[in-house]
Amino acid sequence: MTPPAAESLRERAIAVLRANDRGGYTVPSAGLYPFQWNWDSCLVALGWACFDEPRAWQEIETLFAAQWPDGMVPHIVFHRDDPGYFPGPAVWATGRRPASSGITQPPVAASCVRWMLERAVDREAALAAVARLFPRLLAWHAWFHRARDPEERGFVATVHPWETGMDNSPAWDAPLAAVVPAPDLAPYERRDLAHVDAAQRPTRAEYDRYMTLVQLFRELAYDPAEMVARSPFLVVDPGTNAILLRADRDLAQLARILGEKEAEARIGIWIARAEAALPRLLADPESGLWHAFDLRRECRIPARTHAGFLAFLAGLGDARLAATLDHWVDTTRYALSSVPAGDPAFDRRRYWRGPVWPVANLLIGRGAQERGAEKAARRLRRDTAALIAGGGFREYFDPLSGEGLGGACFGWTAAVWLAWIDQPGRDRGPDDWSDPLK
Ligand code: 9WN
Repeated sequence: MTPPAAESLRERAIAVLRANDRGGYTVPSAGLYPFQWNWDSCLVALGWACFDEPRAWQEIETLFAAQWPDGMVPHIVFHRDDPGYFPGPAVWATGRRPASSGITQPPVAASCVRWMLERAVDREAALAAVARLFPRLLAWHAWFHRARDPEERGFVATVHPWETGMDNSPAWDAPLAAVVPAPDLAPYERRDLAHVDAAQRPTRAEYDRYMTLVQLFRELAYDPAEMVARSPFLVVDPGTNAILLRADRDLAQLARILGEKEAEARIGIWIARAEAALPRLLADPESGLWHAFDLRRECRIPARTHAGFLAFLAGLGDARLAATLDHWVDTTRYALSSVPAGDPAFDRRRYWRGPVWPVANLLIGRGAQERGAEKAARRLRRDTAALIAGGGFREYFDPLSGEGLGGACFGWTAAVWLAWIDQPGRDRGPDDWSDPLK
């Protein structure tokens, strides 16, 4: 089945990226998110790469121009101030130029760079961009492994729900409940609720804790060792770890292409450590699903979320996980709900607690396809196409009705359409739903 009006949707997707272009970087959604976000930008670059390769490379290079001297790449870059978002640069007060937040986000960059290189029409320009970016990518990965896994245990720690990119996932309920809101927390006004219905966003109680953590990190002058030592929220996020392992594999491939032998060997050590540690720490023995782990209370977190399927992207999901995915996709009309319908935590409209996220479908679908879970992978792609065709380029979607929710004219949703759904000229039959990024 071909998604309806694929041509016009392609044009509309391109128009979304152009409208969100602020000159060298793309805002996720005008109004709601007026700055450059880390993993949004990398995934949005996949969309740009479908019609403007130089602009796609520029997106990633602009992000890495904000890299901190220790290798960290911040989760938001505030190229210019905008009162429409909270917390803005004055609250973060990291003292960086360009201004940025002081935490990071899932490291999808190396994987996006590899995908862009492999699809590049202008291979020479792509190789030049990869050569420029490689030392920065390596420094970011080295930062993750050093700052967030100081004991070399094979998994990286996360200090804030915003770092996971899945802010109000039910996986963070228990560790976040243990964060005591600071009694001296500066009064603040949320701006997100001016753009989106409160029923589709995190709660006030969650925001108080998000801001308490920001206040603590600011007091710690964003010292990475202090943040890991002192943050009351310290988890092993299956999403971040799976994405990092995948990105390490892709970075190793870039190292091979560039003849960077020493770097390749170093990355190999990170990969081996993660392969040994992650399934043991995170995988549920029955379902194969990867769960978050609470490092403060030393326990696996029971919440089931779609992030657990990113094990496939890491090259590790097995047959049990494929069976779990087959079952999960059938809990809702549109797959993949971020929490399975029927779960007590399921909330069909609230952000990361039930809605379908096209970008998560892309990453999970790509991994599932590679690991042989092809039926579910096809379903994710087909449902993503149907949701966008029916509801527009929204931030997320109700998995039962298909209604578009959250922000509109959303950058990475447009990119998912361009890079995953709509692939004219790639010699694909109308029923070929295999992964075009392969
Ligand atoms: C906080 C931009 C970002 C995404 C995240 C998503 C949301 C921000 C917010 O928007 O988070 O970083 O204010 O809600 O959860 O994944 O990168 O699209």
